[in-house]
Parts: sequence; structure tokens; C-alpha cells
Amino acid sequence: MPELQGDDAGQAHFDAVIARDSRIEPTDWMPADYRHALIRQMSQHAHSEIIGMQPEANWITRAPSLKRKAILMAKVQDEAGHGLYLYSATETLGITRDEMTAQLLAGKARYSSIFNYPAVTWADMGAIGWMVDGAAITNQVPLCRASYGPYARAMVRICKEESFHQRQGFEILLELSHGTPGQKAMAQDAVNRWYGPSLMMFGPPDTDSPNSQQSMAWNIKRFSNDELRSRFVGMLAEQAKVLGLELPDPAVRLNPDTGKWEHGPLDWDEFKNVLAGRGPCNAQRMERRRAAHDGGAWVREAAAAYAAKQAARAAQEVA
Ligand code: FAQ
Repeated sequence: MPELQGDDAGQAHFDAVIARDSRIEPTDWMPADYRHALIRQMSQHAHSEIIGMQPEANWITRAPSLKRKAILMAKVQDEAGHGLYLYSATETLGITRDEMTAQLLAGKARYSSIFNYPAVTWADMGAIGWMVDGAAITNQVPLCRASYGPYARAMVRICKEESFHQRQGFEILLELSHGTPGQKAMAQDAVNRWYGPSLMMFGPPDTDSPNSQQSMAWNIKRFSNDELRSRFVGMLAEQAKVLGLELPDPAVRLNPDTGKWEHGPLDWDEFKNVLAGRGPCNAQRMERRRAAHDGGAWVREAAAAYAAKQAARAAQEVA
């Protein structure tokens, strides 16, 4: 058989790597569609981490104790770090962070639907940690085995930090649910409000998920949206018992025939509205993000000027 050349050789190598469930690295040849799919998912993921700082940052000044404040600040900083690893990992695919940021600010890139809901009480910090970070871990642990090396490696560290986040949210709710009747009611109210949106984080139902099939064939996604949603509901159902709180969904049950957790209907019209920019906080989140970007212009300019000065000095030393 004649030896394959150019793109044919690249495609054969790519197919073999995917078939043996190994990793594609930045310098490897990859199909344009695979590169595009990764840039789409990874940049959306990075934007989600950055926008996702807003609902919780809103509570840093009002945390009920110094300890809670320190924990919340550390968590919000972790999310910033996750955004930065993910932007760096995405840059290995040939797009710059400036380009990704421009896409977000122009409203051309998505970020997770969940961050368009308001955090109205302290119990929301518990519900976000328990449910939003819980959903993020359920989705992201399989991504540690994604076929693109830099994405998979970034996920390993992110998942470790997310599990701490999930535990701290659980612990906030546990304390509230064992507090006064008012505190317990506040915890239950937060769980009621975050339940549906957190289940929708996994994306549309499998029958309405245009990217899943190809993404799974490329070993980017390992499980379908519905499969992960079902696992997540199972985790919530068991942990809610320990919390002494109810899930606002009487249809949650483990189906003994399929061995899978089931839940009641979700409001997919609401999901579509949030994705279309009409959620409760879409406008506010983007306005804040734009203001932060504009406000940080001087830092970027100063960093660029410093880097240019260092480069000029290094060039002089060589000469
Ligand atoms: N929100 O065909 P599919 C976190 C879009 S990080 C907005 O099923 P896919 C940490 C989707 O992009 C949370 N858009 O898409 C934290 C696509 O549109 P497009 C972020 C959504 O990619 C915690 C269209 O719908 N995590 O929480 C959503 O196969 C606390 C059709 O959907 C990740 O990004 C949604 N929920 O599956 C931070 C994980 N769902 O692009 C702060 C990585 C779907 O064709 C505080 N991403 N869409 O125009 C993924 O695993 C996947 O991209 C899915 C969607 C599962 C999100």
C-alpha cells in the first residue's frame, strides 16, 4: 500500500488516535470541524467560568461570617482560575484570548444558561455550590477523558476544585436546614429555584442536541446530556435526604427496570429564552462583563508595555 501523505496521513493518524481512545495534542493534525467543535465548547466553558463569578461575588460583602467570606472569596477566585486555564487550553487551538473575549462581548459566544439567574438570598450560595457545582462536576469528570489533551488535563484540576465547591455548598445548606424554621425555609426556597435551571445546565434533551452525536464520536463528550442529567438527579435525590430538604419534583425516582434516575418535565421554553438572551439576568451579566473589561484596559496596556520593555532589554543583551 502506498504511504499516505499530507492531510490523508494526518486524518489516518487522527482516526487511529481516536479509535484507541488516546489523546490529540496541539501539534497533531486534526480535522477543521474537530478544531472548531473544541473551540466552541471550550471557549463557552471558559466564558461560563468567568461570568459564573458574578452571582456569588454578589454575596462576598454580605457573607454571614468572616469564615464564610474567606471561603466564598476563595471559591470565586477558583472560578477565575478555571476560566484562565480554559482560555489557555483553547488558545492551543489557534484562537487568541482577545478573539474569544471579543466574541463574548459581541454576544456571538454563549455561556452557561445557569448564570442568568439571580442569587437572592444567602441560601443561594449553598444551592449554587451544591447544585450548580454538583452539575458541573457530573458533566466535567467525564471531560477529564476528553480526546483533546490540553482540555482533558485542565479538567483534572478543575474537577478537584469543583468538588470542594460542591461540599461547601452542601455544608451551607446542611447548616441552614438544621437552623431556625426561617433558615430551613430559606434553604428549601433556594433549592426550589435552582433545581430546574441546574438540570437544564446539561443542555437540551438528546433528541434535540445537534452537537452530541459527532462530539461523542470524537470522544469529546463521553455521555449524552440526558444520561448525565439522570445521574445528577440521582445524586441530588440521595443527598437531599441527608440535608432534610425536598426536591421540588415528585417525579424523581430510580426506575427499577432501567436502573436510571428519572425526573419530571423541565421548562425547555424557559431554557430557549435564556439562551436567546431573555433570561432574568442576561443583560445585567453582560453589562457587568463589559464594564469589567473596559475597566481593566489599563492593566492590559501596562502588561503589554512591560512585556515589550522586557523583550527590548533581552534583545539588547543578546546583541
Ligand atoms: N447553556 O448540541 P448541544 C460551571 C447550547 S461551568 C447555554 O447539546 P453540546 C462552573 C450549546 O452550546 C458550566 N447554552 O451542545 C461554575 C449548543 O449551541 P451552539 C459550563 C447551552 O455542546 C460553577 C446548543 O445549546 N460548563 O458551572 C447549554 O453538545 C459555579 C445545543 O446543545 C461547560 O461548558 C447551556 N446549559 O452540549 C462556575 C461544560 N446547553 O454552541 C461558577 C462543557 C447547551 O451549537 C460557579 N460543555 N447549550 O450554538 C459541555 O459539556 C457541552 O457544551 C454542553 C452542551 C453539555 C453544555
